Amino acid sequence: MATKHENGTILERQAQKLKPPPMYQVLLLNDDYTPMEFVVAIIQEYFNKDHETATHIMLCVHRDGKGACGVFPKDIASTKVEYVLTHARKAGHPLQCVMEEV
Ligand code: TYC
Repeated sequence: MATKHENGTILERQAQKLKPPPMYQVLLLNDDYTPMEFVVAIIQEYFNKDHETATHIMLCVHRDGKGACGVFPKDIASTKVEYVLTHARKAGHPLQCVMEEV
């Protein structure tokens, strides 16, 4: 869009170049040792899912090897990964959690 000023100058507005911020999905990875109910509890606590939805996600991860729990801006995704890993290690489970740009 062009704006004409009183003094005769014409300012061309730059085309909007801002892109929406990149988003990241947080994934849980399957392993043979972490108890199913622990994974369900993690999904409920950190990804605000009800028990049924959390169980569905956990079973997808168990079957497919990995599964997404949610999509977030970068800093929120990385905080969730850190919280999940800290909680799992404190409980003595090898659960893995990673983030990936979507
Ligand atoms: N495979 C695990 C078991 O049989 C359950 C499990 C599900 C572990 C999802 C990790 O991200 C995971 N106890």
